[in-house]
Amino acid sequence: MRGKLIVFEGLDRAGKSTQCNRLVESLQQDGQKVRHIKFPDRNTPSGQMINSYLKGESQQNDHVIHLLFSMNRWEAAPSILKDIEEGTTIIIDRYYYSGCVYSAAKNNPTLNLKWAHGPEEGLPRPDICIFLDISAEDAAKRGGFGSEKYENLQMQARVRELFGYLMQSSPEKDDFVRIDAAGSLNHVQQRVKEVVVKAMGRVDAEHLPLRFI
Ligand code: ADP
Ligand code: 2DT
Ligand code: MG
Repeated sequence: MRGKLIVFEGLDRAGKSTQCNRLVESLQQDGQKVRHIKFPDRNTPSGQMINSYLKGESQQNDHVIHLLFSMNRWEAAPSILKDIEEGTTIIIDRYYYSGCVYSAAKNNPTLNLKWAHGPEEGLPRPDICIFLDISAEDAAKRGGFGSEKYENLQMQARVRELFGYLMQSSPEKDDFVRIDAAGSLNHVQQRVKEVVVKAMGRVDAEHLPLRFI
């Protein structure tokens, strides 16, 4: 059986990294082969440019940084495909949904969601995207935002609105399952596991092929 492609999305401090780690551990305990990755991968050449931009150490225009984030995913795509073919499930902390909404949230008149989607087309499409939903205000209460580029209340609120649009009205709306991320860590973890087990079981039972964006 092929591996599955499972993505976590959400605002900064929604709990993505925590829940990714917990899910990876839990699936491994079930005997599954799992690999955990995150985007941006700050270690590759594109990732180093992204890291410097996010830290405010360099400038990029909106379109260029968008393409760098996309490039960072394309660099990883062959190894993702290989693992999935060989039966390893991939858990990803942020993917192209973040790519689209963070770029579109800048309100650049020539960079809307449609433009942002273009460079992502052809990448492996997740079997499921879990959106850990929390308001920007509640996320900020978790120790305050950090100092990176997008970590402010106004940007986070706009990002959440655009995620809402993706989940309700976009062609990829069926990729999403929304989980209330304001609950306790254990409660969110339990919901995540239920949703993932169901989605993975469906891929196997219906022999669903991996799709592409
Ligand atoms: P993200 O990766 O989405 O930015 P993290 O997993 O790093 O979020 O979590 C951000 C902070 O919030 C961490 O200190 C984490 O322990 C805390 N946190 C995460 N989920 C919850 C939760 N459900 N309830 C309370 N605190 C949480
Ligand atoms: P982390 O804090 O999770 O490292 O994210 N971002 C992310 C984009 O603008 N475009 C993308 O394609 C991706 C994957 C979201 C770093 C920041 O980068 C943003 C937060
Ligand atoms: Mg994180």
